Amino acid sequence: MTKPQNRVFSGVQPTGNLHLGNYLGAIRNFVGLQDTHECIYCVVDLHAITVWQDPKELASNTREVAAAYIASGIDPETHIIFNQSKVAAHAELAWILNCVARIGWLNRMTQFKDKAGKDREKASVGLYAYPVLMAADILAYRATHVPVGEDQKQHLELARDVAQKFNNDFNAADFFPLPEPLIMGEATRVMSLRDGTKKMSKSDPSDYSRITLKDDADAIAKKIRKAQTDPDPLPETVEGLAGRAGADNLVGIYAALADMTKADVLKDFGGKQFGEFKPALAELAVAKLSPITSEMKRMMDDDQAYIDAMLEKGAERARAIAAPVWAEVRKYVGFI
Ligand code: AQP
Repeated sequence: MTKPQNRVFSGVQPTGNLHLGNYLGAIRNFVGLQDTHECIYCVVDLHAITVWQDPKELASNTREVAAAYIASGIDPETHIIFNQSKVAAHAELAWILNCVARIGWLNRMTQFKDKAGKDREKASVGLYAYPVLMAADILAYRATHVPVGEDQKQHLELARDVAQKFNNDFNAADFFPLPEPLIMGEATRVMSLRDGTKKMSKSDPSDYSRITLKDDADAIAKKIRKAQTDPDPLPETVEGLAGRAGADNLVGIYAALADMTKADVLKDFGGKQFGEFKPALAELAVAKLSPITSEMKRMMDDDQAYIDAMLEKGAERARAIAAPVWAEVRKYVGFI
C-alpha cells in the first residue's frame, strides 16, 4: 500500500454561525494548500452532534459549510469535499481508536473541560470521545498534514499519540503517519470582538462577538465599530500590543486579511487612533468577505441540488481512499 506524502485532511463543524475565526484560522488555509497537496475537506457532522443539533438546522448548516468551502475557493473536482456521516470508516475506525486511546489522555483535553462546563456528568459521551473521532478522521486517510486553528493543537497532539500507540500495539511499523498540524498565518486564534481574551466562537451568545460569513457590509462595519479597544492610539511596534488584547486582535485580523505581518500593519497605522483604523479594517473585511458571502448565498438559494450531488460524489471518492486503510486496520487488529 503506497504511503501518501502530502495528504491534507481537515474539517469544520456544521454548527451554524460560521465566523471570521473559522475562515482565517482554517478555511482560507485550506484554499492555499490546494496547489501543493492532495486535500480532503470534510463537513464534520458526526462531531457536530456531540452537542444537541436541531436536525433541520443541521442539514442546512451542513450545506452552508460546503458552500463556504466552495465560495472560498476550494475546488471540489481536483480535491474532495464531503460530509463525515456519509463515510462509515470514520465511525468504524473511531471505535478501534477508542480502544487504543487512554482515559488519562482524554482527561487532559481542555476543550472538553470548556465545552462540558461545570456539569460534566450531563455532557454526552460523544463530546468526551470527540478527539478520538478527530484522530480517526485524519488517520482513516493516512493524512500527513492537518490545517487547523491554534485551539485544535492539543487534539492534534492526541491524534499523533493515538497513531503512535496503534503502530506500537499492533506491530504496524509506521502504518499510520504522525499527522503534522499546520497552524498558519497571523490569525491562528481570532478573539471575540467583545472580549479580546476569549476565542471568537460560534456558540458565544453575543452576535457582536463575531463577524460571520453571512454578515452584510453594514453588519461588518457596525461590529468592528463596536469592537472592544482602548483609548490609546495604535503602537508603532508589535511589542506595544502586549497587554492590549482588543487592539492586538484587530491588528491580527487586519494583517491576516491583507496578507501582511502585524509589524507591517503597524508601520501603516502606528500612532493612529482607532477612529481611523476601524473604518479601514471594516473596508478591508468587506472587500475580502463579501464575494464569499454572496456566492454562499447564491448557492444556498439556488444551488442546493448541486451541493448535495457534490457532497455525494466527494463521499464516494473519500470511501475509495479509506477502504484499503480500513481493510489493513482489520488485519492488524485480527478481525476476520
Ligand atoms: N477563533 C478562532 N480563531 C482561529 N481559528 C478558529 N477555529 C475555530 N475558532 C477559531 C478553527 O476553525 C476550524 C473549525 O472549527 P470547528 O467548527 O470544528 O469548531 P470550533 O473550534 O469548536 O469552533 P467554534 O467556532 O469555536 O465553535 P464553538 O463555539 O462551538 O466552540 C478549526 O480548525 C478551528 O481550529
